[in-house]
Amino acid sequence: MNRRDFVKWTTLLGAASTLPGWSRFALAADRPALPIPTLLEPDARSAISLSLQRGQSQFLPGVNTQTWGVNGNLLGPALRVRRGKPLNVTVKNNLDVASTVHWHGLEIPGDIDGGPQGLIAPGQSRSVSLQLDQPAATCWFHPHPHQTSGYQVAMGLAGLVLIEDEGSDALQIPKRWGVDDIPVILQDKRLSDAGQIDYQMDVMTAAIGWFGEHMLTNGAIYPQHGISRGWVRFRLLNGCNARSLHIATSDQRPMYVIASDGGFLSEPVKVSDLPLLMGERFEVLIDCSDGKAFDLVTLPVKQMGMTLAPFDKPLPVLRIQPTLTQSGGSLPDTLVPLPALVSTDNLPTRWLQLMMDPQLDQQGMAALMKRYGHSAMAGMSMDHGGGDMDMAAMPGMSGSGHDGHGGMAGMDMGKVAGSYDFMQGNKINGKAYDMNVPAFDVKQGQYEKWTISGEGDMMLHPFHIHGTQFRILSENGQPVAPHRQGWKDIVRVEGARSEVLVRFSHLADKQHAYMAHCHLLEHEDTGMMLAFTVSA
Ligand SMILES: [Cu+2]
Repeated sequence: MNRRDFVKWTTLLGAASTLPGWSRFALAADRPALPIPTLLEPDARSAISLSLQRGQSQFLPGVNTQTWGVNGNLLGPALRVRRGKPLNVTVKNNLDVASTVHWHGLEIPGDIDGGPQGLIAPGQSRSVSLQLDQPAATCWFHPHPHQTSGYQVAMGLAGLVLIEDEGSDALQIPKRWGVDDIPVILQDKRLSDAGQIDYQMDVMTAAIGWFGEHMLTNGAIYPQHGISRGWVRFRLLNGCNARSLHIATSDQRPMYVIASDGGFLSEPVKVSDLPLLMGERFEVLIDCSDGKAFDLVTLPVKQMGMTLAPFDKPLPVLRIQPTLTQSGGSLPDTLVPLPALVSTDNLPTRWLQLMMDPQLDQQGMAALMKRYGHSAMAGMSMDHGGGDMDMAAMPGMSGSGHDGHGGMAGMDMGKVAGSYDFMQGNKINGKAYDMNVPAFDVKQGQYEKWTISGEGDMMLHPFHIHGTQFRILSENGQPVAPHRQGWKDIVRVEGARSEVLVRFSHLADKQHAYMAHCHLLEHEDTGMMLAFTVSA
C-alpha cells in the first residue's frame, strides 16, 4: 500500500484507527461509536464543496430513519478554515426543497451570510467567497430559509466551522481531531412510531418549540468514544431546535471552559456544570488522566416542555473511555487576551422587545399540558396572573390532535386553531419578521449598545445576532458569568433584559439584510426575528 492509499484508508476508518488496535476492545460492543465529522479543509484552489442531500440514519436498532445531511446522511463535515486565507464554498442543493446555508458566528457580509434571501433552489448551486478576519473559534452552519429553518435543522442539516489563527496555533491545548479534540453536537429528536423524524409546526411548537424524547450526540444515541489520557478538549454545540441543555460530568469532575461562541477566553474558567443554550458553543478541557471512564450528561433544566422523561434526571449523552495513548495538550494558565470593553457612554442604543402573542402563549401552553400533563410545565403556572385556564374553553383546542405525520405533511403553516395565524404570533418591537422591511440601519464599525428585553413572558429566548461577535454587558438582569464574558453571538433572555455591545465590520444592504432573532427555531420561524442593514 502506498502512502496515499494509506492516508485515504485511515481517513475512511476515521479517528478510531488512530488509536492502538487493542484499545477498541475496551469499548462496549452494545453501544454505538461516537461519529466524528470529517475534517474538510480548502483544496489547492481554496475551494470547499458541500452538497445538501437526503440520506438514511439508524438511530434505533434495525430502523432506517430518513434524514438530511451535508456530504453524507446526517449533519455535515467540520470545515477547518484559516483566518486571513481566501475561501470559496460551493453549496449544491440536492434536496427537493429550497434551502440556504447560514454561517453562524462568522463575521461576513450580508450578501453571503446565508439568510432567507440567499435561497438555493433544488438542483442549483451557490458559491460564496470569503476571507475571515476574526479570532479562532468553533462556529457552525445550518439552514435559514424563511419559516422552515426549524424543519430543515430537525431533518439533519448542520455542521461545524473551525476557525484557526496564530492565537490558536500558540496554545498548547489538545488539537488532534477525534483523539483529544472531540466535537460534541447535541440535538434532540422526536421520532414517530415508525421511527421517522416527526416534525410539527403547530400552535404548541410555535409557543414551546419542537422537542423530542431522543437525545443524539453527533447523530448517535448515547455513543461511546475512546480518548487519550490527559487533558481532552470537547467542542460542545447545542444544535437542538428548542431544548436548552445543562452539561456536567457523571463523576463531578470539573470542566475548564476555554472558549465561548466567538473564540478563546482570556483564561480558563473552572465550572462544575455548564448551561448550553440553543445555538451556543463552548469548548471545555477535562482532565482524563486517571484513566477512568465517565459520562458527559445533561442535567434537568427548568424550561417549559423540556422536563419530560428522559430529561427529568441527569441524562448521559456521551460515554468517555480513556485509552493508554497520551493526550498531546494541556491546560494553559492563560489563553488569548480579550480586548477591554469600550465605554458605553454616548453610544447609539437599540431596544429590542421580544413579544409572544398572548393567544399563542396560552394556546401553546394549553396544548402542551393537554398532550403531556402538568409534568411538562417545568413548575410554571400557566395562568399568567389570571386564574386557572379551562382548556376545553380554549379556541382550537378540541380535535386538534397530533396527526402523526413526519416532515412537511405535519406543517399547517398557521391555519389550525381556528383561523389564528400563529406563523406571525411571535414578534420583536410589535412586528413579526418581514425580510423586505429592515427595522433599522447600523453604521459599519460603530459600537452600539443593544438591550434585548424578554419582559412580558417567562419563556427562554436565546437571542442571536448575525454579522458580529458581541460582548455581553449584563445578562437577563444579572452580572455576566465569567465564562460568558468573551466573544458571544447568543445571549440569554428569559423574562428580563440583556445588554450587549455590538459592532459590525461588514455591510448588509436591504436585499441581503442581517437578522437578529431568537434561536429557539420555532420562535424564529414564527416571527421573533428582525432584519437590519449595515451601511458605510
Ligand atoms: Cu424565543
